[in-house]
Amino acid sequence: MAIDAFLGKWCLVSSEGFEDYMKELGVGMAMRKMGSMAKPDVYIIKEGDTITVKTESTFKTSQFSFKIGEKFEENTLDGRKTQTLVSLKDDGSLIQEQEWDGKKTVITRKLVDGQLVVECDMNGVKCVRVYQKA
Ligand code: A9M
Repeated sequence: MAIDAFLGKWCLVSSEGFEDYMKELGVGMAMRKMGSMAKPDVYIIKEGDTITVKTESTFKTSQFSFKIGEKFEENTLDGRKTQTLVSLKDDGSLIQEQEWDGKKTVITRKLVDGQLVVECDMNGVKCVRVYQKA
């Protein structure tokens, strides 16, 4: 199963455009500051067909669990409650679509040269965050 390559512990090594992306999401200034400063570790775990993504930082730790292709309610780090669907594309990328209050953002995770590349898009405001395997 292609998801296996995503499993493990990942550490943030670079981030571009995250402040603007958080602004577009509607995240307030204090939380944006924490978000910009945080160097989170991300754990991606599989148990049966349930995937858990745990994001750990000195500011805040949270996690969500899902099954590929099954909509679920996600409580995001910045306090949104979203209807979320995660799908696995043929090219191996993992697409997370969050919908709330008539709004939508898409978070794409892919593996490039052994690194986890996370691309977030909200209304065309994009950010790219790269994680290295711990
Ligand atoms: C990512 O790297 C990008 C996921 C995008 C999540 C956007 C949510 C806004 C965060 C608001 C900051 C909350 C303050 C707490 C600080 C925790 C820092 C963690 C930042 C992600 C890979 C991880 O799957 N996702």
